[in-house]
Amino acid sequence: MIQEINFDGIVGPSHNYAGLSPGNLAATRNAGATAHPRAAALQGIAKMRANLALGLAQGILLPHPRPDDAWLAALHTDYVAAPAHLKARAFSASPMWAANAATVSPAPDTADGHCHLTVANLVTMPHRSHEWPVTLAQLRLAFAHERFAVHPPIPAPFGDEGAANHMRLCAGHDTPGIEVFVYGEAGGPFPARQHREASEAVARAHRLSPARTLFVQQSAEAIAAGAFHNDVVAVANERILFAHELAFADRDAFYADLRRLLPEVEIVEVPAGRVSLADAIQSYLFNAQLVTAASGAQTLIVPAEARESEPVWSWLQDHLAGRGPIRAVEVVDVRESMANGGGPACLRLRVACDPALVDPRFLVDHAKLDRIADVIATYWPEAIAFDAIGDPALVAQVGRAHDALLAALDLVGLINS
Ligand code: SUG
Repeated sequence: MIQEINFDGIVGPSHNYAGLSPGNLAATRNAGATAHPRAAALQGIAKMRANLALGLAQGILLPHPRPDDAWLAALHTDYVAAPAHLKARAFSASPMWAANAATVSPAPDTADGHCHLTVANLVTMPHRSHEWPVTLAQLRLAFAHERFAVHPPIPAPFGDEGAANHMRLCAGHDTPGIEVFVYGEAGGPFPARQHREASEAVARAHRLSPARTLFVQQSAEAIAAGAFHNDVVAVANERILFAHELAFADRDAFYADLRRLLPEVEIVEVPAGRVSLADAIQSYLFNAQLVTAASGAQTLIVPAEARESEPVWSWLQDHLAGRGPIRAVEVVDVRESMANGGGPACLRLRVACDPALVDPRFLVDHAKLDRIADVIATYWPEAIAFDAIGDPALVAQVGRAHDALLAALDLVGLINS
């Protein structure tokens, strides 16, 4: 049976704050701070447990080997000789933000009835541009069943950042959906990471019906305010679109198209007069997971920062009191990831499919999460100061931690590029 599975990126042992993403205000603000990889990864495990408690199926994607020696070799250097900026870019734990791993089109939407996945090229940010080979290797393993089609990345220079700029609206996960690709136009103070050409190529690869596919421009104002991905200002689940008033360049045209294609759509828009773009981005209200709990309740999983923002929290309370489409709010603590601009939605890749078709090594229950948490508690560095990034002892510790996790999950040797 087709159902929602969230594959969370496990926070890798090299998690640090190097300020590598211009336009991502949290990451820039925290550049140079000391990170806490062990706490970060355990926060991610707790978030997965909260999803399980809602009755959702849960999966994982693994941290990548860091530093990325293959990438450094392709740049004709190595970790000892590389200049500091390449060291940091080779050491980033950024694959934890699984919403940027791939774009997913579930089987009911595609002409051949396969569930299609295209790995994101992430070409805009150098530290993320070398993620795709190991991500692709994992996707090919997790989704090896013949009912899936896993595609290589769209070629550069067309930037593709995966599911973070893609939404699917549908009557139910197992019925044909409307797929919405959100792209940015260059010209503002920050890069527009998702290019329309890339989105169009992904839609072709996935054999989507053009009549049920929308390409929607992100507002330049949102990008300039720090919405480096659409999932910082909008999220969708089944019939519900939850978005900030200023998320899209032409919201009236977008909403009209959506209502025409999916008459039962419910658009929950937060007016800028209640929550400013700045407050939305600071609190990550929209970088929430909007899920259908086993109880049937549309549930919004928000970061703790949303509860700490007065305008955001009071809007949520009013929505719940008014019996709006979102019926419950769950709060999770993912502060270590948030400090790098990654909220609950960034940490997961959502795949609507039959869990029986997925390689079970990529699915988790509480017992497996216990085992993963043990490895994290034993091997993950407690802290990484910015100036420790090149330290050989730290590099060795990160390598041991990675090896221990793969061994615990029976994946040794299987996910290298
Ligand atoms: O690409 N941060 C990530 C955050 C990604 C969030 N994902 C979604 N919105 N779906 C990024 O900007 C910071 C890394 C550093 O600066 O060290 C970073 O890559």
